Amino acid sequence: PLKKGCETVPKAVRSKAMNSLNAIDVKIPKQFEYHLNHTLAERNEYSTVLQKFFALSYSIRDLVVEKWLNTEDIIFKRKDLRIVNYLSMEFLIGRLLYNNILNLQVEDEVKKLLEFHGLSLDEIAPLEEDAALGNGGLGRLAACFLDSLATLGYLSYGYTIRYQYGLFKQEIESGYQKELPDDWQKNGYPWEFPKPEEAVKVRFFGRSESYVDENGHLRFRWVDTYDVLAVPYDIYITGYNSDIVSVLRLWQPKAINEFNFTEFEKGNYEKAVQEKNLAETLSKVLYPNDAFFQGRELRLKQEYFFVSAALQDIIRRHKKRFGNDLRSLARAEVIQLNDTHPTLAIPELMRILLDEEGYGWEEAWEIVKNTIAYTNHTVMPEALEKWEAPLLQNMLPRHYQIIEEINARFLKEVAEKFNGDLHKIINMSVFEEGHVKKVRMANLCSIASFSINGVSELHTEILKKTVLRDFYEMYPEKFNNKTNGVTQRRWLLECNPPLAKLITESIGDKWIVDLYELRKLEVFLDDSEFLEKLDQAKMWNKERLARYVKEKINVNLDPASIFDIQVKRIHEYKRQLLNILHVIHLYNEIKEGKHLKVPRTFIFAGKAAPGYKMAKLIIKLINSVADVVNNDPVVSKELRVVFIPNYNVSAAQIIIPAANVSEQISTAGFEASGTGNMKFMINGALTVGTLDGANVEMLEEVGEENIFIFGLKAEEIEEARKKGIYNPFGIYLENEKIREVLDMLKNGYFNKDNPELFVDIYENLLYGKYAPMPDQYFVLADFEAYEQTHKKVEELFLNKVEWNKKSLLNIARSGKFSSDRTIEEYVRDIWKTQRV
Ligand code: T68
Repeated sequence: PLKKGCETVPKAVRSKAMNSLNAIDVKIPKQFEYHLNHTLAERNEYSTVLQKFFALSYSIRDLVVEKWLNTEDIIFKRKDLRIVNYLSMEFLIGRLLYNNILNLQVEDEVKKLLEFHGLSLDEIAPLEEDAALGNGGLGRLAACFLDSLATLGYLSYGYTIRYQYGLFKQEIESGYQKELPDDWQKNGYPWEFPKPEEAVKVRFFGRSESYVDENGHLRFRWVDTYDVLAVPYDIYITGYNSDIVSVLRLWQPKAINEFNFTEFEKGNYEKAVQEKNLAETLSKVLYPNDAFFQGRELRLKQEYFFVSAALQDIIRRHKKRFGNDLRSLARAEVIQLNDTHPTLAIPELMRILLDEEGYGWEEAWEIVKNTIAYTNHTVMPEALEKWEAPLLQNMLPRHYQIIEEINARFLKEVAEKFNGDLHKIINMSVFEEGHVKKVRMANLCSIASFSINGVSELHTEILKKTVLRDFYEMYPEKFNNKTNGVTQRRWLLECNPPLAKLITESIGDKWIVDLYELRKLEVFLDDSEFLEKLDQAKMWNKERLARYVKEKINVNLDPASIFDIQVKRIHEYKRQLLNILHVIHLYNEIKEGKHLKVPRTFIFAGKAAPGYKMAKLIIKLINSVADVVNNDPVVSKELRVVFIPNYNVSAAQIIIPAANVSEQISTAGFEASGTGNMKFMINGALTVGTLDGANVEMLEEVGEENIFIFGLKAEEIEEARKKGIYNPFGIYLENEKIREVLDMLKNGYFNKDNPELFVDIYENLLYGKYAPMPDQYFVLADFEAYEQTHKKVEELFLNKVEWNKKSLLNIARSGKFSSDRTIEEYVRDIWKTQRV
């Protein structure tokens, strides 16, 4: 059973829904041949490996479709089930072939088939392009949620944009990041189904016009708009051993008139296709910023485009299930906003209810505020969406008017509740007054949602105390925490075959759908044979990663060394800089003749937002240090550094299982939760981490002897910032190790042909050259504690048995961090629905 009030569904109910479709007569080998011949028009003997990948994918897809047909039937028959709609600008789903094979439990059959053709899954699966429709944690969380929803048997839709280009591909050239377009559909994509008949119209610009209706009421209509079509493409997301799929609906913009003959006849060929080009621009590319807000018009268009399409879709479905009365909408559908990016769902739903369905304001508002829920993913001011009011008003005049009305009514309530407290009114208003008036999306979400949640206990507490303090005072009942989780199907079963096998052989396979089962592994704590097998599984993963690194960047790694890994987006608050400064310090020690007790390999990977100068410079620094370290004949015997290019979901699946040490070292108070931290824990890495985000809860679960916690706490950082008492220059003067390391940056040690290159990092740490204060993320403040912690790591690794015991305890106590647990909590506290 799941912990803390997460009931499991009675066996009898569950088995009725599950498994019944596996009997359907869809034979993979038969379908494979059929698709190769008739879908791809190829003979087996002349076909390429890529064509065989497609044929296999289509054969697996046939099984997936059976599950969808079942799910669709349930959607229309089971009117008691509330449908979860997860609106997100990002779904970072990665590859689907192997994931589907495992979820459908047809691996043996597929392997036999491929063997017959002289192929293996290891050759075929990597031919699939990652669907990289997301930046990082927020997008991957959405993907894990769809997996858990399907596995647990909840009806759910994910809504997003069908980006033509996903997150850019990263190459490293002379140590610098280079961005390349991610044309993920260039060979075609086997998993999606266009549904052109379900296209809807999305409108922009125009104006709001008032009129008096037949009952003498003042009403508004949105006129003279510029319209595009939104065409849905569906991907069915399978769950493990489940007959329910989640639907990921990707909206593709399409011009209503792709071709203007009048212009064409006049010889204006460009004008003839202008409308088509404008429509296509909308979904051209995913914005590559994570945790940074850039108020671009095209981004706002994207946000409204998919939100409007999704809402029209939800309402159409509701009418199909329940008829035209929308007062039952909240009982049948819930809309979860993944951060503020889909905030326009609020005024859009109001507009539809008021202008198109003819409801009065109070009635419409009642429906909206019982349907919409909001998840916050960051407290960093530079990441909060604040749109320029004139931009929004021009693009969506009717929505702007509705937002004004929502705000006016809300502020009246605020004034009543807080006796006209002007500070409260100014802070809570949707509008921020100033030279340019701004629309604060988090405020609008907080006003209109029935639920507001953070993504870890610490983060939710910080939300209540800082960014959303006044809203918490006004609506304490709306606030709740939902600590993130990850799906163990992808992040253990799929990515770590030897460990998954060892676990299943030892405690059975229930952990695949109930991660708390892993607790049973604790009985093996003193079983030396088991610990040896655990060690061998880790070694297998390290050797696999070593081969990957050799192939990608031609660097040799020693699998006997400690694999110490930090993979995530490059951001100053995540402090890759702290890690690499410490590596430089180790280099200095070795140079001084103080040898490491155990060889160490420091592995980095991650993308920097293309416009984020400091993050890109940190990538260059890591690569420059790697060059010096790896090419030093003495040092490289015990220390190595690599930066693996193009970190994405598929790379993560190879990198994470190979970790001995997981670096989760963000400045306390800045990482809302983290989810990579959980993936490493499940795969048996020991965490070096600050008391930030979900690390706090990992510590609670695993116990302080089994995790390396160091550094300043969130309150200490907050206090030092507020009081302005932090003095990194003092630390530099006092701490010789730090001084030595920073002086090497200043003096061009790692970049002899361009010695000025890293001076900016030096000056930013000591003088705050590019920041509001020196060393704003407290790298130097935490350096000493970090170094001491790494000494303990090294010491522990000398004792292989002790290390493996702690590794085992991390795995055994990682049950809480399954997204199944997270989803059950959303269901219990927010979505209030039931399993099929
Ligand atoms: C992440 N946020 C949090 N944002 O940083 C991380 N932002 O702590 C948390 O675990 C994760 O969300 C899931 O809750 C992001 O990933 C973005 O990617 C993003 C994208 C666009 C705009 C702003």
